[in-house]
Amino acid sequence: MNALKLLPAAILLWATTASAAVVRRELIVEKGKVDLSGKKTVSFALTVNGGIPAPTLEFTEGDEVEIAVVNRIPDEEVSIHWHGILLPSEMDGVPYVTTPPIHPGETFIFRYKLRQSGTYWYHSHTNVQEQKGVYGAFIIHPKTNTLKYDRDLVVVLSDWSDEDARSILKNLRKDGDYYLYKKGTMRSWLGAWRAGALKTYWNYDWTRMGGMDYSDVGYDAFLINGKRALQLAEAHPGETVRLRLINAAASSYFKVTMGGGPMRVISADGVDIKPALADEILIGMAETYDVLFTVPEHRNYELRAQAQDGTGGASGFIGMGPEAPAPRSPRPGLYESMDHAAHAGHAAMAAPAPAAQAAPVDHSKMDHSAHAGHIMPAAPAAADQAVPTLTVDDLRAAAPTAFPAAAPRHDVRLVLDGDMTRYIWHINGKTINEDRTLVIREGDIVRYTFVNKTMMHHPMHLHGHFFRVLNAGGDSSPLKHTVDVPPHSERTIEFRADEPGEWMLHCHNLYHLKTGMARVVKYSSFTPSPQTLHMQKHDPHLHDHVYYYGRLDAATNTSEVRLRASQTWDEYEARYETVRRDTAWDHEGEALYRRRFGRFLALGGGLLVDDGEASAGATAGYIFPMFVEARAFVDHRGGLRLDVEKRIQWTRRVFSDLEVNFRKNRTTDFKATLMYQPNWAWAFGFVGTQDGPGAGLRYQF
Ligand SMILES: [Cu+2]
Repeated sequence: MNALKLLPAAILLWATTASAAVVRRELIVEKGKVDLSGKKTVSFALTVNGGIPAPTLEFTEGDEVEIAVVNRIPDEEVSIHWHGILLPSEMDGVPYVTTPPIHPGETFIFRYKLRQSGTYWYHSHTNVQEQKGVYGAFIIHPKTNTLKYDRDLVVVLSDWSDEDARSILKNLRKDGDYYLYKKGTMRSWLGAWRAGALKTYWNYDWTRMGGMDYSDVGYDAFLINGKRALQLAEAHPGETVRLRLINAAASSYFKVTMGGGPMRVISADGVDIKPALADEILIGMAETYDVLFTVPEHRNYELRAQAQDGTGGASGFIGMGPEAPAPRSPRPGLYESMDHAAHAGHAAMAAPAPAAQAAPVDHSKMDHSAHAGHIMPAAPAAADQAVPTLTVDDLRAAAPTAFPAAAPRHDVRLVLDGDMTRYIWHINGKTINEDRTLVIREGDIVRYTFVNKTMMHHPMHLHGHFFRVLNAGGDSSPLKHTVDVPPHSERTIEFRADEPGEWMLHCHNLYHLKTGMARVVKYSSFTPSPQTLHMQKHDPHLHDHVYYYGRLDAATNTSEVRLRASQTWDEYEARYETVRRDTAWDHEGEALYRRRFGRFLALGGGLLVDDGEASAGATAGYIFPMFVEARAFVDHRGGLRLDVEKRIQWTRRVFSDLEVNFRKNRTTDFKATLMYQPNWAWAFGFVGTQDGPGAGLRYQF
């Protein structure tokens, strides 16, 4: 693709073939009942032309495409974004940003000319519809195929939940740890002790970083082409298969492995690369990789896509005869230290040892000017050596991609950060509704450096462009549309600003996108049409959505109700508590507004009612190392209350909450619980106060 852009001769070729045929397709989106997990039939699914995934669209480079998207969902808008496709901004398919939303009963016709080839995909950009089934492969064949293979197979990877994605998002906003109970990945002192990682666990708490986090959602199934396991092709020994791997998951990275030796990777994100051998490919959301596989023997070779969080995977088979299983990585440990985690992609594999050893890491030879951070890997393996886990660091462009040194540069640092507990994700400290636009100038070489301060991977995607990912390959740095930014590392991308328009730049973790980790990159030379400007006023990206949380504690000696409404930084909380003291019950209620400043500080004010006496005051909260939470309330009479709280997670299911309540002119209260929590919603156990022991339960909603 890029080679064509650079070669004037090829541009001439385009011009002479401009009168290409119009190729028409129709995509009908509707609500459907499906059972993809094998456990439950759900009715919230969205199908395209009756299936999940959506049909594979196949075209040839140079085609004029005309794709009609028909919305037959009775009560929801829909949209389709063409991921990785170079096209005019208004055809990009992001509702309320570039393209009108498609209302129920309406049809929108996309028209554009294909000026590239390779493996791409398409998906809804509305709400969380991508999680509900609106995704499919988009394949563009080159005008003349230079590669020889016998079969062409599309492999669409995805994650599936039997729970409506809208409630997944709401649950995460109640508590970022919501799905740890379902997944059984709650960290605890007992678990750390058993893993011999007490110090690491202590460090997680002390630094307030929490542990490594591979995925926030607990999925019910992982799928290849909509199935948990399937025969992809019955192929004979000697036959060569082209596998087009597309990660269409909403929030799962996959580790892809194959029985039958290392995989020969020939392109990444649709663009041909210098072929590389890999025992495993780490594929982030929205990335694509093409693999050539020649069936070695009369066996049935497994292609395994294992979710990075280790909770499951999907298998496809190629060949026939006895099964040749794919090697599997061990499930990632819950107590990896950060340093180890950053290299986790290069961990040794559990099953058959790779045929070739990777080149050893030689930090002295790394090109630190490439800004790729400390995770920059080993020197590239020789062509006949397989890398243990292929990442963007191992990719080399087929032809040089460097820009002329004299071209004007525009450098921007983009810090990716968030708050896992409250489930807020942002760039440079602001969510998209606070800071929508990054302005760039046509003709500049734009260089974005992503600085990931979190314990998660973020697959960052720029619409409408290919960018270079600066790596040790220097001039041969690969071209991509989506790049994985691993935890606590940096990645720099650069592109020539030559596609005037407005383009989303966002994390392709659907739930990170929905909670703020996004921007619109706007060319200063570009003026949207009046209709587009009007539509943009209703852009949901600009709304600070409200989420709710509630908690009820009922015990023999104390009870409490908490209700909270929260936006990105603002919280409204009402609380009522009653505690038995000797023979009487004390009552206390409050209604507070708080604004958060980063992860640790909150300031606000409100009303307090204590034993029938009301007062107004100011409140301040801070989260100290070890996740010790302190809240102070000073009222208009000079009264002071100080509450200090600390959660201790003993085992996966058993925790204690310790609480100290200091009140001016009164004895200090203590509360300590020992609760068993079988799932997120319910917990029950013992509650001790200064009045003595009690028993009760907790319900969260
Ligand atoms: Cu993200």
